[in-house]
Amino acid sequence: MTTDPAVHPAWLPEASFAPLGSRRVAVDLRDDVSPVGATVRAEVAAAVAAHGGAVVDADHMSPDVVFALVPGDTDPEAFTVTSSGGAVTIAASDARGLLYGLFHLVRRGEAAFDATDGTRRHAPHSPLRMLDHWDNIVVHPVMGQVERGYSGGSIFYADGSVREDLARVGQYARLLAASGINRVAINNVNVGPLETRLIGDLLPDVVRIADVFRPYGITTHVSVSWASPVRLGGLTTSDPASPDVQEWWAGAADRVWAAIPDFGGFVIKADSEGQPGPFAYGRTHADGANMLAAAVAPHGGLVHWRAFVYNHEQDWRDRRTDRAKAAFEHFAPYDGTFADNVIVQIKHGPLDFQVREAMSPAIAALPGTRVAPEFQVTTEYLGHQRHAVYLGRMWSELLGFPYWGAEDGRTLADVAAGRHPSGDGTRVGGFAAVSNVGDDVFWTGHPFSQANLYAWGRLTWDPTLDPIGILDEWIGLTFPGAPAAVRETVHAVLDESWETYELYTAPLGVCFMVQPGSHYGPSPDGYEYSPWGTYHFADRDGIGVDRTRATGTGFTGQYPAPWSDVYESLETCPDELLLFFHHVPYSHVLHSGTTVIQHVYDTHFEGLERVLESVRLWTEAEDAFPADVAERVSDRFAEQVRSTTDWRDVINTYFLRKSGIQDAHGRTIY
Ligand code: GCW
Repeated sequence: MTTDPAVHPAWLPEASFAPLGSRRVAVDLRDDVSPVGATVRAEVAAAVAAHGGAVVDADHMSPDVVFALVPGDTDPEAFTVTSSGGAVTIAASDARGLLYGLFHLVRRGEAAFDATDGTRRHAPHSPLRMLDHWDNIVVHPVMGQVERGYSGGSIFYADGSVREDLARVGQYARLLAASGINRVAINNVNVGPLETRLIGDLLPDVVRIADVFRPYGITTHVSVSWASPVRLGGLTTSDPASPDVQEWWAGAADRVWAAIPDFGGFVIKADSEGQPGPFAYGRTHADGANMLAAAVAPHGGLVHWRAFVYNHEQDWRDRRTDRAKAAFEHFAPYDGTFADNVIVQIKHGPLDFQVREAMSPAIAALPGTRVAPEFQVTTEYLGHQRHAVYLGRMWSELLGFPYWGAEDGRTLADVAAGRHPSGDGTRVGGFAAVSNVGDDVFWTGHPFSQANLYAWGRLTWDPTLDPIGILDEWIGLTFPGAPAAVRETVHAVLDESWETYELYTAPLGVCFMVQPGSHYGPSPDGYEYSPWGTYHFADRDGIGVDRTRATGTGFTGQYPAPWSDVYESLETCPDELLLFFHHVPYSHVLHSGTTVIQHVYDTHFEGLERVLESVRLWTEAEDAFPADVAERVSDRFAEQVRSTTDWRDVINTYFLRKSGIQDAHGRTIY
C-alpha cells in the first residue's frame, strides 16, 4: 500500500480512508494467513495510523468496525454488512470478501456509519472480472509499447523487459480491487517473439508480477501465441491433433503452475489479424481451445479464447462477405463442444468497439458455452482519451440489452453469468475488457478517463448499477472535500458525453469513418476500399450496409427473435442502428421525423455545440479543481475542440458532396 506521491491517487486518495481510519477497528481473521488477509490487516493498520483511530480487540473493546471471517458463504468474494447502532460489521467467508467489504466502506465514507440497522449481502455478478492489457514488452514499431494505449508507456514493461520496480503495479492492483476487478492479463493478445517467452524463460518475471497482484485478490493471466510449440519448443508444428504439441502444452502448463500455483490461465487470439491458429492445420477453434484447455485443466486453469475471428484480407469488391457475421459463423456451430474451462471471449459488437454498433449475435448463440463479453475501456474508437468521454452509460446499455426481448428480460449480463434461456445454468462466464492504463501520472492520459476504469470495475461487480451514480461515486472519491462546483462540472461534462461523441462522429450506426491505422479523427472513406471488411457503401444516392435477409448479407438472421425481425424491417429498426442494417437514400425519413441527411448535419453541428458548452462550463469551474488536473484537462479540451471541429466539417462536407442536398438551415458546410 505504499503509494508513490508523484502518481495521482485516482479514487483512493488518503482522505477517502478517514471515515474508517478515525474509528476503532477490530480485525478478526482467526488463523487466516493468506496474502489478502495480510492486506486487510495492513490497510486497516495504515488507515487508523493516518487518521487517529485504533486497532482494537473485538471481544473487549466494543469496536466501531469489525472485519470478521465467518464460515458459511459459498462465494469467497461476497461479504455482508451489518449496521447496528452506528457500528458496522463486515463478515465474509474468505479474506477476499473482507477486502471488498473494506473498499465498500471506503467508498461509502461516513454514510456507511449512518446507515439504518440491518444486514445486507454483497456479491459479485460473476467470478471472472478481467482486464486485458495490450502491453508489449518490446515497443512495436507501429503500435508502440501499449497497443491502442493512450496513457504513456506500460506499467509492467520498460526497455525491453519486465520492470524491476513493480511498485506502480501494486498501486494499480489496489485501485482495481477497490473497483471490483479480480483478474488481469498482462500482455498483448498480439504476441510477439519476446512476449511468447513469458511462459518460457521469462516466467520468473511473471512470478514477480503475480506476487504483486495476489495480495489484492487479483489473479494473473498471460496471452499466449498459438505458435508457442514452434517458437519455444522447437517443434515443427502447432497442430492441436499432434501428440507432441499436446504434450508440449501440458509441459508448459506444468511449468507455469509450478511457478505460480494460483495462476489464472491463458488468453489467446488465434487466426485473427495475422496471429497463428488452428486453421493452418485444418482444425477448428473448438479443436484449438479444447487442446489448450486439456493442458491447463489439471491445474484448474482457464483458457480465454477470443472470438475476434474474421477475414481481414477481404476484397472490397466482394459483396457477399460481411465481417459482422464472422464470429457467429466461426463459433456457433461448435456450441456445446467447448471444454468446461474454456471461456469464449466475444466483443460486444460484431465489428470492433465502435461508438454505436449492433450487439454481437454470437453472444446469444452459445447456450452451452461459457461466454465472456469483451469491452474496451481504452478508447480506441472513442477519442483516445483526448476527448472527455464517459463510457458508463454505454456499457450499462449494452449490459442490459435484452437479447430475447423485453418480455423475456434476460440480458447480456445474464448470459455472462450463465443464465442463457436455452442453457442449463452451469455455463458461468464473466466479463473482460481492455485496460486504459499506462505509466502516465494520471494513469489514463485524460484524468476524467479514470472514471471509465472505475466504472468498468463497478459494473462488472454489479451490472445493474446506475452509471451516473457510479460517476458520482468516482467524483466524491477522487476529489474529496471539493466544492460543489467540481461535482456539478464533472457531471455536466461527462454525463451525456458518450451520446455527444456519437453525435459528432459516425452517424446512425455507420462504422469506421476513422483514420486508418490510428483510428483517431475523421476519414469517411478511410476503410471503404480496404481489406478490413468495414464498409458503409455511401454513394450519391444513399448510404448504409444492407444486412437484411431479404436483400442483403443475411446478418439479421443471426439474431434471436424479436431482434431478427426488428432489425430486418425498416419500419422497426431503431434510428441509431439504421445504417448498420439498411442501405437507404439520404432522403429517408427517420422515426425522429427528420431525413438521414438532415440528421447528419444537425447532429454534427449539435455535437460541436455541446463540446463548446462543456468547455465553457469547464473554464468557469477549473479553478476549483486541483491545479495539475485542471492543467491536463484544459490541454485535452483544446484538442477535443480542434478534433470535434474537424469531425463536424469533414463529415458534413463529405455528405454534402456525396448527396448534393443542402442543409435545411443553411449553415456553413465546405
Ligand atoms: O480493435 C482492433 C485493434 C487491434 C487489436 C484487435 C483485437 C490487439 O485495432 O489493435 O489488436 O482489435 O482486438 O485483437
